[in-house]
Order: sequence, then structure tokens, then C-alpha cells
Amino acid sequence: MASFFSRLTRGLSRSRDNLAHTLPAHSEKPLTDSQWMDVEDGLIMADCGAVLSVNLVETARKERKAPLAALKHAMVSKLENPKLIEHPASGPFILLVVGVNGTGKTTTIGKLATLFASEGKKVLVGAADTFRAAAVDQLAVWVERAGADMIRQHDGADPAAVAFDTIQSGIARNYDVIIVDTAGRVQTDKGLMDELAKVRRVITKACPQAPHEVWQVVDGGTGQNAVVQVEKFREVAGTTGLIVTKLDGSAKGGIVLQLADKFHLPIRYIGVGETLEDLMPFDAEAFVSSLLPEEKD
Ligand SMILES: Nc1nc2c(ncn2[C@@H]2O[C@H](COP(=O)(O)OP(=O)(O)OP(=O)(O)O)[C@@H](O)[C@H]2O)c(=O)[nH]1
Ligand SMILES: [Mg+2]
Repeated sequence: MASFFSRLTRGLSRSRDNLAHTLPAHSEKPLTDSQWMDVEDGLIMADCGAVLSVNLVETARKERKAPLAALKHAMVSKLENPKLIEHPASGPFILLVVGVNGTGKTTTIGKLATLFASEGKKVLVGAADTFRAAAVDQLAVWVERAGADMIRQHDGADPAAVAFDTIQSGIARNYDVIIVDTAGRVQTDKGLMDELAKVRRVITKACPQAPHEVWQVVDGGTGQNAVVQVEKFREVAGTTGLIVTKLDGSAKGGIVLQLADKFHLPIRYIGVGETLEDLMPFDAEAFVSSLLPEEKD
């Protein structure tokens, strides 16, 4: 836990230091117009985007609170999403994981499989990234370590066929959780996006209520482009939640707020590294605290 937050705090230090120049941590005094403009700039630099940054400052200015506390409150409100994870009344919980190349899908699935298995659930993973043999082997290592099972086919097999097979056998063999991994794809590649739509359709064919959740994994260091990615994947794959990874690297953090605000999608998990402990359920309050300068009493 401690190391998770220290990695997150270290990862977001650039944005936080930037904001610390403009937001006096201990001051109850209202900021001047030009100070608020500096805060707005700090938010834009932190990847919050112009529209949201203006909106956050407007909201914070209306509050009868110390400036830092007011901004924190405004940011947390943007991130709190009451949407509960959709669990089926009976049968397995079926999760489809999608996203652009290299964002961390396979690693995240490995970590999720381990988490679910540690809760005593029987977990099946479908290796529907059939592009590279190495992708399936990478997944197999995680799955084995998690004590979960995996469905795979030959290299180059139809990803939709692997997904169908996975759902069918997962239901027949009474798994509690089924997670389908997919190949990374750029949202502008029509052929690959059509293929993803087909994977989704086929999952529904194998189980009419599925997928119960579709989580898009986003690289936190992507910047503004993440907005276009989420827009397109949501349209094609019906994204229901987001996982933002690599917040330990060059990410500025504000993209998390921007995505949550723009698409009203819950952030389910965030990742700050490559090991199992580096994935945590998202906590809006803790995240905003890492992004803003520390409040002093
Ligand atoms: N620093 C850091 N690295 C991460 C994080 N999550 C994943 N990675 C690394 O990112 C790289 C790509 O991860 P994968 O899980 O293979 O990504 P993917 O989305 O499955 O990639 P494709 O299947 O090729 O699209 C690996 O080296 C991971 O270890 C994270 O939160 N922080
Ligand atoms: Mg992968």
C-alpha cells in the first residue's frame, strides 16, 4: 500500500510541484483573479484540458473554502462515479479488456486474475490476442502464477472464435470470472476495430447478457490523444469502465479527470508499475491528493 501511493505521488510530482507554486497550501485567503488564472494554467499543464480546467476553477471559486480545499473538492466530484460493477445474477462475470497497443492490457489482466483468484474465485482467461505467439505466452505466465486457467488456440486463429470458445467453456465448467484479452489496436485502423466489434458480438452470442463489463486500458502518459482513443473504443466496443496505467512514469495525471468527466465512465483501477502490487482499485480522494499539493493545517 505505502509503496503504491509513493509511486503514484512520485509519478505525479511534476504536476503537483507546478500547482504548488500557485496554490498556497496553508492559506484561507481568497486568490486573486490572476492567481486563479495561474491555477488554471497549472491544471492545463497537468493534462486536465482547457474546458475542464476552466470549469474546475469556476467551481472552486464559488466554494466557501480555502482555495486548495475547494479545488480538491471540485476535482473529487468529477471522479466519483456511482456506477457499480455489473455482476450477473447467476453464471460467470464476463469481462472484455480492450485498448491501444502496449497500454498494459495483458499485464493488467494478469494482475486482475490474481486478485480475483485470491478472493477464491475460479478464473478463466481467453487469449484472444492471436497476433503474436509471444502475447499468448506472456498471458500464460501470469495466468499460471495466478492459479487461473486459460483458453488458447493456434497462432493467427480468429480472435472472435477464441472469445466464443472461452465463454462457452467458462459457462460449461462453472467459472466465476471470465476475462478476455484482446490485441492492441489503434483506433484509426478500421479493419482491427471491426474485428473488435465482432469479438464483442460473438461474446454476446455465447452469453446474451455478456460482456458484463468492457474495460479499456489507457496509458496515462498518452496525453490528449487518450480522449480520442476512449471516444472511438467506446463507440466500437461499448466501454463501461477505464483502467489508467503507467501513472508512475511521465504521466501528468489530469487525463484521468478529463476522461472521467468527458465520458462519465468510472475509473476502475489505476496502475503504477509492472508488479502485482502496482494495480489498485481507484480511489478518487487518494488520487486527487496525489495530484495536488499537500493540505497543511
Ligand atoms: N511503468 C509501468 N509499466 C507498465 C504498467 N502497466 C503495464 N506496464 C508495462 O507496459 C508494457 C506493455 O504491457 P502489456 O501488458 O504487454 O500491454 P498490452 O496492452 O497487453 O500490449 P499489446 O497486447 O501489445 O497491445 C509492459 O512492459 C508492462 O510491464 C504500469 O502501470 N506502469
Ligand atoms: Mg497484450
